Amino acid sequence: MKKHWWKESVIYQIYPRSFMDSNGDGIGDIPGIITKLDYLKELGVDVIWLSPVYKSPNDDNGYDISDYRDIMDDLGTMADWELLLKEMHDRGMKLIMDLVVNHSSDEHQWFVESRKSKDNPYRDYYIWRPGKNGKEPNNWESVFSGSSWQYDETTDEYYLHIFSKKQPDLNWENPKLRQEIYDMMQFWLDKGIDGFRMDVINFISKVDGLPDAPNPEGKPYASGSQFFMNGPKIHDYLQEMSREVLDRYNAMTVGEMPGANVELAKLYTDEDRNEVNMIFQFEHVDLDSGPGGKWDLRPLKLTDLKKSFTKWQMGLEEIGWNSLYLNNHDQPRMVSRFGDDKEFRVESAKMLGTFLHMLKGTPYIYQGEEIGMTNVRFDSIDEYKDIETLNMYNEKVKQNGEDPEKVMESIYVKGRDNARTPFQWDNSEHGGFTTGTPWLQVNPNYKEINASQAVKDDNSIYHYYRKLIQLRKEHQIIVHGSYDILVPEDENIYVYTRTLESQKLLVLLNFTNEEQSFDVPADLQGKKNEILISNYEASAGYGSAIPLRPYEAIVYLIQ
Ligand code: TEU
Ligand code: CA
Repeated sequence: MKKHWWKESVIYQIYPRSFMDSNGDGIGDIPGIITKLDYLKELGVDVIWLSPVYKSPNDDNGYDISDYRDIMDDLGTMADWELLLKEMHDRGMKLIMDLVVNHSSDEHQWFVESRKSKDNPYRDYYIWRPGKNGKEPNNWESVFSGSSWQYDETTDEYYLHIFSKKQPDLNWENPKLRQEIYDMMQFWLDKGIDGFRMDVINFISKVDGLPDAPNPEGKPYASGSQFFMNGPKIHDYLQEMSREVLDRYNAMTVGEMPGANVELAKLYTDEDRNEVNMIFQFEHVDLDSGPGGKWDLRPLKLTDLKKSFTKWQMGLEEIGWNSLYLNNHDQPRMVSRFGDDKEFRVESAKMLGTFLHMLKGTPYIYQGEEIGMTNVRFDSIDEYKDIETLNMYNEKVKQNGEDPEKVMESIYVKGRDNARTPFQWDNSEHGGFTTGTPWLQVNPNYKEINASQAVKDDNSIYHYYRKLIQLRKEHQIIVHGSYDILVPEDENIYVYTRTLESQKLLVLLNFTNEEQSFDVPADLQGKKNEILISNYEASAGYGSAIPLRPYEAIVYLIQ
């Protein structure tokens, strides 16, 4: 039976382009990461998930790979990477790499060959189709705006790209392509990595015939996600990947799966099915999106968040395992989205950290979350870099004539560059991230919000996160206790319990900037209890009611 080291671990995600620049070119790099490993060791994280560092033209900042077996020039050399792995392992930390195999870059040698002719040996590594009635083969919209098809005149056919034009989808129907991927995975596992985060891995199986998407509003293009998310052969491919590669290593896998629900997650993460260990699902990060998608802003209701997390906590209680995250390189900063990044930034960041780290599952910390980094507001669209944002702005404002102010507001709330402003190390110029000009502007609040200040301040979010991480190692109830929710309909506080044999955790979270109160149920009154962690100076015991100050978090251990 494989050891489940990943069930007790806390995982830290590094977006290398924005983490630490060592050579003054304004771009984060691998030698820069090496200089910060002691900071991460001190934080107490066990595993690093490194966003892509492979050769790439950076159309989508590394999620468009042109050579899966070499390191991107901007980020360093293979020797740098080998040293990084050694330095991580020497510190008892594990490394999982990003596996981006739903698509490659259009500059990958496979695609360069594939587009040369219809009978090229690499033709079927990708998804080519003739046009239909002088138009694209179907009406699917790209996640990055426009059509999901790009015409290539050399062979008078279109290729599929669910993401950017420079990210052609790989054809997983082709066993030769699948074998190429398995060989590449083995190449990295043989170098000693400890697992993979798998980019949109539930997109790799498409429905035969690639049918048109329903398009009731008669838009130019419509989402085809029902025909490529959780497709007909996805379980076969994942099980084959385990048989062909992963089973030979004690590697962990987390599949990024937009559109996966609890029932599917049980299939994906059921150990007996040998697919993946856990998945990133998107239900909680879609709650503040309207029918028009992520840019259609909708206020978040706490009761919706509670329903979503409760469904997933209980849904995977017996079978499978949850990943736990509130932000990453694609999502806005959690303290801005779910907390208060102004008056109660520190309190709400600690409350949200408590919320996530006391749940059942493996918690993920996105770089900067541990020091309460916030969203950013650049005055001009010209300061933004993310292809998803720029393509959307171009389509909505320049093509469709929508109000730029309204579109900018949606970018401030949901744009991916919010998470990609350089890590704020100290209050020196550019936050100590670079001695050059950063590829993306540093958030101007780096003077007050930076790691150097946080490490020195015993009451910082950073030291609070260190304690949260430490608690997971000290109390098995945090890893294995079963979850239950109290006062589910309350719109201001989130109260849940974890139970393991005779022990209980009572987790109280005030999600508002006002005083709230929790009426303690009789069965929890009069019990011996101690406070494991809280973000205010809290009183020791509790009576029949527990007052909660703005964004207050308290965790009681009851035995
Ligand atoms: O993201 C998958 C994905 O669907 C995201 O595009 C997300 O839904 C969207 O950005 C929300 O705004 C993965 C990577 O994490 C992302 O960085 C890549 O751009 C994408 O796949 C293509 O590789
Ligand atoms: Ca650099």
